[in-house]
Amino acid sequence: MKATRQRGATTLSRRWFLRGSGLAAMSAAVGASIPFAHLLPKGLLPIALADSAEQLQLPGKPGLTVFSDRPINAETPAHLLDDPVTPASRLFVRNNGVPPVTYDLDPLDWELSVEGEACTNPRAFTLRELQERFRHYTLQLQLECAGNGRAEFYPATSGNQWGNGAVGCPEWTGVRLKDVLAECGVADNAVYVAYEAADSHLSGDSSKRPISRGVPLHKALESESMLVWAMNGAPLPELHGYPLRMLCAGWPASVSGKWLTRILVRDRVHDGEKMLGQSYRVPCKPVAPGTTVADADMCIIESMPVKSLITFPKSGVQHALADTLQLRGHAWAGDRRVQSVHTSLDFGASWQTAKLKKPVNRLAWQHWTADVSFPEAGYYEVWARAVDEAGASQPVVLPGWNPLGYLNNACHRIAVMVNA
Ligand SMILES: Nc1nc2c(c(=O)[nH]1)N[C@H]1C(S)=C(S)[C@@H](COP(=O)(O)O)O[C@H]1N2
Ligand SMILES: [Mo]
Repeated sequence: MKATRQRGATTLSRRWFLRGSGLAAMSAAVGASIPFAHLLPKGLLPIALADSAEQLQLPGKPGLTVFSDRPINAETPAHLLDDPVTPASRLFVRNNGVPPVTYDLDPLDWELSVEGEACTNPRAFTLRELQERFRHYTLQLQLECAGNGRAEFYPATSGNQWGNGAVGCPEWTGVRLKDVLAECGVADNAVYVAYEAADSHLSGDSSKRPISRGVPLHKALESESMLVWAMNGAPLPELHGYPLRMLCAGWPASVSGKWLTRILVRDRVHDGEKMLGQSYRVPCKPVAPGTTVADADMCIIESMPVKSLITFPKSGVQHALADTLQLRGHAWAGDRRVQSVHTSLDFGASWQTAKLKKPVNRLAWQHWTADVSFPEAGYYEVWARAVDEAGASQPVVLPGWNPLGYLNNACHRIAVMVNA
């Protein structure tokens, strides 16, 4: 079921949303008692709320645009991504299945096992043991769904029609994946490190997994690849993987497994759910829009491409001609650094170089600002374009079309009405 609308949601607690409890709140929102409420599957929104006239709001995520509630998918409008470090309330949500019920457990008892054909010393850790045994690190790391920007592709491709808000850069705390792997033994024939998680398949079939992806060994062994239990100094929110998730920033966020239960050290490219076929793959060679591409000609997406956002002002702003407009935003480039950001007021005919900060740490997004003034009153578009350290630029219009609409890193544009 696709639920896009809900009334009165702001009065509901976010715990209710995930737990299917909080009966009083739910009944109040529906306007009647719900005799079978105890049988309502967790995470499912009553259709009476879903079908009402207002935009669905995710409790705890005011202002996010919600695409669906089963699974939960919601993106953040660009102007709400203005914070240097993305707060939990403004981080997009991308679920492929139904999150596990975790509220009644002691998070420190959560178990992670590390195993796989190419693991020489398989073992399990509780979260408590992970925290006691390994050194802690805190890093700002950006997460972007590979399908961010999909809505702009033509012909349209299937999947969530993300605008440009399936991205964020919170601060995460945890341990390095490589420290844990060192203790568990990585065999010489290891090539891939994958995750399995505790969420369940939408069909309810417990033999199926919603998603199980991973990264080549070299990416897993980077210092920024982590197992995290905290976001912005607080326990991971339920929607973002509480109590433990993997994080390999700069790659499709689908490699950053939430509700992490198992790490697999594989002797082959991982073949879990959403690794094969067309998922998270693009044609190895460019194709004409609309082309059907055989699975064998599709390559796994690795580092995400260079991209930027204008987070201030909000598109549609009214601005006085006499004033300078101070633009702000962020830029990021997968595994690479952003080298420069440029803005244009004349549909790309000329560009002005913005002020760009260094990342706080590798794989954090970078902040940029630019002061612009307008020659006369009227309608303008401000465009922003980032270039990475290898010289790759965002395309002004669209990058290459691909069957599932991944990797749209086209320039972000906002409308500005300049008044005399
Ligand atoms: N266990 C699990 N991990 C997951 C997913 C999921 O559905 N289940 N979705 C992935 C995808 S496709 C994305 S884009 C990110 C989204 O992370 P977020 O919801 O914390 O923003 O989580 C990834 N990790
Ligand atoms: Mo994603």
